[in-house]
Amino acid sequence: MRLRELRLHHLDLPLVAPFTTSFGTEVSKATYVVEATVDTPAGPVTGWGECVAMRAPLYSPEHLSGAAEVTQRWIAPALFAVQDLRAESVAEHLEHLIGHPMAKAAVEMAVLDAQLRAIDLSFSAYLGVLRRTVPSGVSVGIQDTVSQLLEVVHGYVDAGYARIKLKIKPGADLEPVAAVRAEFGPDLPFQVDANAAYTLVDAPHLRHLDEHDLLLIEQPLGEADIRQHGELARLMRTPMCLDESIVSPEAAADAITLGAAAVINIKPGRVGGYLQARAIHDLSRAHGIAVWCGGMLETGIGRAANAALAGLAGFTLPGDISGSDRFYAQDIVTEPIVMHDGVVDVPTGPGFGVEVDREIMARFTTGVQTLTP
Ligand code: OSB
Ligand code: MG
Repeated sequence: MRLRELRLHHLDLPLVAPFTTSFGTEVSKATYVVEATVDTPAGPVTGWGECVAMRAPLYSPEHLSGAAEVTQRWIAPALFAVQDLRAESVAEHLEHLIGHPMAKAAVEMAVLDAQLRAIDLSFSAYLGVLRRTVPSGVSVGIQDTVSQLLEVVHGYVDAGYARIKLKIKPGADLEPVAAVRAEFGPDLPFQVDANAAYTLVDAPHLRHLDEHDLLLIEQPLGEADIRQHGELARLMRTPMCLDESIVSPEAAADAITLGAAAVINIKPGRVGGYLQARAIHDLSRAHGIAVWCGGMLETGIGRAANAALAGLAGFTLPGDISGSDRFYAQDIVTEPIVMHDGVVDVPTGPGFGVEVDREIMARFTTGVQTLTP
């Protein structure tokens, strides 16, 4: 394949409700969707990807406009120069560029979608996924009051979500967690995510979470604190799960070796793409470490790709793969992911199995960058 053009469609998608984490509140989702045109033996084919970097570097070091700049100045030229490009070689062609996994992942994703469409193969079949559905969990933002929180969680539980994840931060942790556990009882699959809001000196406080039989605690400490997560894991009964810290297979290997992760949240964007995500899945599975598929408020493109990835056998816990309507009144694909009976379907169409609705996308488009050789 030869990469002919990359088009970055910059979007601003309103959220159905504000989403608050320990690092901030979002009322709309900014992203860019990558439209890749590749020449294949079957003629020109279009593939789609999306960038999960956020507006500001509050979750990870990347930010959206920086990712677009890196794509325009370095990623695109490097790939335009390749005579015979394959999705499996994108990462190696970009290896000399340090960091920027989310920028790289978005482009690899679009190339992979095009490559699979050219041979009429679904991403799930490409991965060897046998499952037809995957359990659907939901990530609940920090709410202003406990009664509001219970109302929001009731909505998701009544809708049938397979697991609830609650965002926590210092000052909004033990009380809301206790309230949810008391309201929904011991059988609710329930976990928390701190997005790096604590330090190891908070261990005596965090230990109180052990009283609430959580499935796991996600990333209580900083991105660089793998060893400290290992120490905290030894002080708590609640299984330790890492998100922000797992930026590569090497980081996953370190975390597993140091006892810092009983569970790993795999986000394809954070680790540089879906192929690297599969590598972390394989490594974790070989070590008996449970993984689940995280989310970054993806549009229908990333949401479909995540549903396929989560079909791999090592994804033994429900992911943050909620129905599109959990975040968006209007998605940009013709058949958005729907949660039913606590699961979402693994897409079966060619590539990621979704079609972008260009008319709808245009409504949310704030700008388009066309990159050519
Ligand atoms: O830490 O998992 C996280 C959203 C943005 C940034 C970080 C995280 C999240 C979520 C939402 O928890 C997951 C989703 O897309 O449903
Ligand atoms: Mg997280």
